[in-house]
Amino acid sequence: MQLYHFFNSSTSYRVRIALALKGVDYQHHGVNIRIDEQASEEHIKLNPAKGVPVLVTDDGQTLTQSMAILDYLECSYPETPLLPDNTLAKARILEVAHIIASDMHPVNNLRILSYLKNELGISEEQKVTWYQHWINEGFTSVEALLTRHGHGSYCFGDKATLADCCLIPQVANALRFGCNLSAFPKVLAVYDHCQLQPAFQRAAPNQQPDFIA
Ligand SMILES: N[C@@H](CCC(=O)N[C@@H](CS)C(=O)NCC(=O)O)C(=O)O
Repeated sequence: MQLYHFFNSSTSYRVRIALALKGVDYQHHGVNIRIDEQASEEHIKLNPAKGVPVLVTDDGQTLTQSMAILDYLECSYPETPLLPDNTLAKARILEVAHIIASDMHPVNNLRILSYLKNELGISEEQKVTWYQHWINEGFTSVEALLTRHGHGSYCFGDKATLADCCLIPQVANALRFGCNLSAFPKVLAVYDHCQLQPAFQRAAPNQQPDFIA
């Protein structure tokens, strides 16, 4: 397996958590999105959508889109499941995962923030306001769902699931952007718990070979 990723990219971090939880080794390839390497000719051959992560499987298949990669890993390495068999329990986990992957991440992705700033001329302060607004909207929904259906030290119970794989990187990014998350105590409790778990620690940005503080 080869993973093309960036240490601070939350979509990459999702996949790294799943790989670590499932105990799957991979070769690291850093793609620095701060200097637009994701838009290089070489990277576009791997991912026409100009993003990270990209997973290249042992038989040479190139996979893009973190949620598709997570599904591939779930089906290929079922020994440590991140989704339960129970249909309703699985849907509950996917609800939280998709608030983050489908509602929150896309509007705050680097290319969106860059477009707002460089093409539409918003200020740095307005950019941060935009970012924090969508973080608050998304985490308000996640907090409500965890309050209704969550239990245990992870989002759902005492084992990590796909919801945790998506939640932890999004919290890490929000904290990096200076968001005040005190209105989301359940989200923060899960984040604090996961920070202590070896698989989550191995997947963290500061453990990646190309990490820059
Ligand atoms: N929906 C895609 C998004 C991939 C993506 O855009 N990743 C971000 C990093 S978190 C990226 O490469 N951004 C570069 C850019 O926006 O130009 C996925 O889940 O894999």
